[in-house]
Amino acid sequence: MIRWLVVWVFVSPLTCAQELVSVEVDVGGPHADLTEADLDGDGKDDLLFLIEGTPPVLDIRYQDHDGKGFGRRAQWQVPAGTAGIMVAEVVSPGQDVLYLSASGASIVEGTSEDGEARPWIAAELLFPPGYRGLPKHWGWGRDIDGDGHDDVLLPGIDRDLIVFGGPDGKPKKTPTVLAHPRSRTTADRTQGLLRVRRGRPRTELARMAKGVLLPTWLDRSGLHVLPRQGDGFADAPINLFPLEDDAPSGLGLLRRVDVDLNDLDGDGLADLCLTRTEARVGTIPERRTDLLLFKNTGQPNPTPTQVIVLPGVLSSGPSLADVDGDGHVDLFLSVFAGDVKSEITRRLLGRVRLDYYLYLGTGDTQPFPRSPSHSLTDKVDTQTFETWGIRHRRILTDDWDGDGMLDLVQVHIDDGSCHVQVRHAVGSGPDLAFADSGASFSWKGEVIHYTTTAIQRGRPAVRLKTTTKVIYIMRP
Ligand SMILES: [Ca+2]
Ligand SMILES: [Ca+2]
Ligand SMILES: [Ca+2]
Ligand SMILES: [Ca+2]
Repeated sequence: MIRWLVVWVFVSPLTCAQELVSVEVDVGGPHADLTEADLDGDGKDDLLFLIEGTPPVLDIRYQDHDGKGFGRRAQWQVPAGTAGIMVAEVVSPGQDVLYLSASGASIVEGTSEDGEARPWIAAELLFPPGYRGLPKHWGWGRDIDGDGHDDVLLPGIDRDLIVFGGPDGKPKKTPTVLAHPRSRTTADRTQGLLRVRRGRPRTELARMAKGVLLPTWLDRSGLHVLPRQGDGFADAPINLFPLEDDAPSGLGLLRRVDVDLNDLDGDGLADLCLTRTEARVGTIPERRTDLLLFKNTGQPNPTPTQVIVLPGVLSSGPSLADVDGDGHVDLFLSVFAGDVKSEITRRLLGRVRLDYYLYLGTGDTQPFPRSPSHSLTDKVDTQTFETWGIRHRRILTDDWDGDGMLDLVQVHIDDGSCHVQVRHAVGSGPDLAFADSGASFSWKGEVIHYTTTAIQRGRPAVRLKTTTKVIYIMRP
């Protein structure tokens, strides 16, 4: 049963929540790969983005030390042949920028004045030489060996490499070459043209074992990890979550699988949350979604602990976080109906119904209840629905008032304005609700994207984007 709760909260003007404030950055025009990182190490995130050109330029706006705006600006030329960019804390203080090319990585320290890159490590990487255009591969450094310095996982030409960063900001030793996964070379001849491709699954670092990050990748047979061995990694991977071969089970059936790695039961090990969407192909496709949750026991586990059948097609999430602060991870996602009837409504009436579901964690073997604990409904017009950056108007990622419960951010765009409201979570269990009144802010301008982020510690923000501006909306 889905409980639908309406809670009226009366707020007198005296106790009314403080309004939110905005911090605005003019980025000038078309830009790509907007990201936040604390380059100068003052504890406040700075804004960086790419501007297309030959060569491309990395434009940086430093957040003022008082946190009230973004004043200082720098423009760093991206070296020719750069195919990837990583942000990592290699040289203290602050984060640094690594440019990746076919011949290795060069570094610009975050505190650099001129943005001049110097060589950091020479290694053959899996990028075509002479790469042009905006770098496609983005990554973040992680502290793999726990010495307080970021290490970086690089796509070596045949296998992935890990470069351990040392206290002096230089690589500690020659890169560690991982035994798996290996690159595969395929060649095909089409109309007399020989095409040779080299590729392998993309590896990520995930907390798949107690207290350590392990190289992890997904292929058709399952989710593989490379266990630790000594101060390196084992030669043979473990298929931690063997999956059935994904052969289509009937004519006209398409299947898509997405994975998230997150700790479902709070034991410190990342578990597998697999979203499986099946579509029966036709004039109007009919779709269904299952969420399969697998517990990470450190041993191969092919059997899900729980299967949640979603009443529609997954739109946002699954996001896993403790929403009500009871210590158990909760599940928040949104779906739209994938059946013929809803599709016809969408085409005829131009409206799409999005349902947001919250499953409160049980703390039992089955991490979540079979049916959602709470739901919220939103109806968006087709154009909003089809614009990914503004489709999801209910966001539940941060605790805005510091009471340990995540608060609901609602975004609404009308008549060229974007309204943001933070609805504070109140109550617990079945009585959990989001107060109707809360801090709010309206921005006048054509917003093309929004998301939640944080550019100062402990202070969540909503980030709005227009074609020329970035606006952060925060508590005063
Ligand atoms: Ca900073
Ligand atoms: Ca776990
Ligand atoms: Ca919880
Ligand atoms: Ca809260």
